Amino acid sequence: MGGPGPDFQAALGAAGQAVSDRLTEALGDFTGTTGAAMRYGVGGGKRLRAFLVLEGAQLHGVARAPALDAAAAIEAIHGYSLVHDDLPAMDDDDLRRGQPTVHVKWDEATGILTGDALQSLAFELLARADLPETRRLTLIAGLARAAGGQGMVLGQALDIAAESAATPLDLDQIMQLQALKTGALFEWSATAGPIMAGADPAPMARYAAALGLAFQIADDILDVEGDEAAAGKRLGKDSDAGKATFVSLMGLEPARARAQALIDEACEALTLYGDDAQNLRQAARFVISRKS
Ligand code: GRG
Repeated sequence: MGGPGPDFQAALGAAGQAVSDRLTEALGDFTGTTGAAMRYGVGGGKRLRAFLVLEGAQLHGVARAPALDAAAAIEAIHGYSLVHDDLPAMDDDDLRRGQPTVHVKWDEATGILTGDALQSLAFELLARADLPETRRLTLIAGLARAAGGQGMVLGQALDIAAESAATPLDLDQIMQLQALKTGALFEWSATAGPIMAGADPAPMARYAAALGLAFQIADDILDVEGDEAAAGKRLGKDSDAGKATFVSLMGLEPARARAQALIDEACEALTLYGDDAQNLRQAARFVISRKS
């Protein structure tokens, strides 16, 4: 399965740098431990969600400044979710992005407050974005829905409940859970561009639904395929043992084939954009060929 080429890597790197710069600027006057921990918690990462925002925005002719605000907002929400997911009450992870997690580097209270503050920052960035009011409000309401109790938080709650359930989840249940836990933020990211432009978000929503599921299947494949060092970083949690995953339910090769089919489906959804959507097609391929 071929990965994306150097042009895509350069585009992803440039988008990542631009959104990191915007976050640095937004956090410029955040002082003290919380400010430092926010910068730390939102640092690093592949910036895939930001890339989807920026590419979707460019495809629809959106100005750079509000596009960067939206890209920074989704990375702030994603950062918050990871900082909270790593807490002792959740996954209790010591490492994130190859570095000590926020609650390990500081303490648990700092981890909680950092996630809270990153979430608030996301909504402030969107509220201040230079966009027509109705579009700005659609973006804000959409992110609240995607991240909240009917989106990512619900997915996380279902995931936690599944760990102590008498029977493991079946494939349909895992798909529903993942669509909430990780898919909802991907969908918001991909549809932010057309929403900012006042265009139809449906094609990008179809692209994101397929890409989000492929991302999660790839994540499960990475978990079982990782070498010992990677396995120590990615797994190493008793709570993961025996948990139903796409790979445990489908088998490795069928999971791989399903991920590839989903990428084809994601690319198909972009047909109307022609060659202008090449970076988004490459992003879909990247999702299943990435090594971390
Ligand atoms: C705590 C409310 C709350 C939600 C947490 C998304 C999530 C819900 C938890 C993350 C757990 C996890 C590691 C899931 C696997 C898929 C995933 C989201 C991986 C991290 O995303 P990447 O690979 O991360 O895009 P980077 O570091 O590149 O930004």
